Amino acid sequence: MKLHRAGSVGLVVAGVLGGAAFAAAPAHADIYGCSTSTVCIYEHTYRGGAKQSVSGYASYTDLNGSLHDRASSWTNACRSQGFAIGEWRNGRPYNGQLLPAGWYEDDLRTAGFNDMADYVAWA
Ligand SMILES: [Ca+2]
Repeated sequence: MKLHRAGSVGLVVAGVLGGAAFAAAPAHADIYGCSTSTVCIYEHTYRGGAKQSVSGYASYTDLNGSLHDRASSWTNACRSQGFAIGEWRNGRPYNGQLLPAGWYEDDLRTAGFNDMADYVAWA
């Protein structure tokens, strides 16, 4: 698994851990075109192809037809909410990868979860 942490959001986390006011966080914390407080799922590696943006305030979201079983990279641009990307196996949710807030995955093949995802959900 090869996860990446966006620098600007790292500052947010450091501020929280240091006890600093959350207002010290940068006002603009988008990650590679994924808006703050959303999760973005992409058809291809490195944010290529079709894109689906999901609200970070939704606890569970099914991927749409363009991304279902096709997701190859994704970004969690939320400030504090961790997310899982997963699929339904025999009627049960299986989380293929977890992304802490402010992290992104360039290539889901490294997690053994390429072109498999059905949903993203809080984790
Ligand atoms: Ca794909």
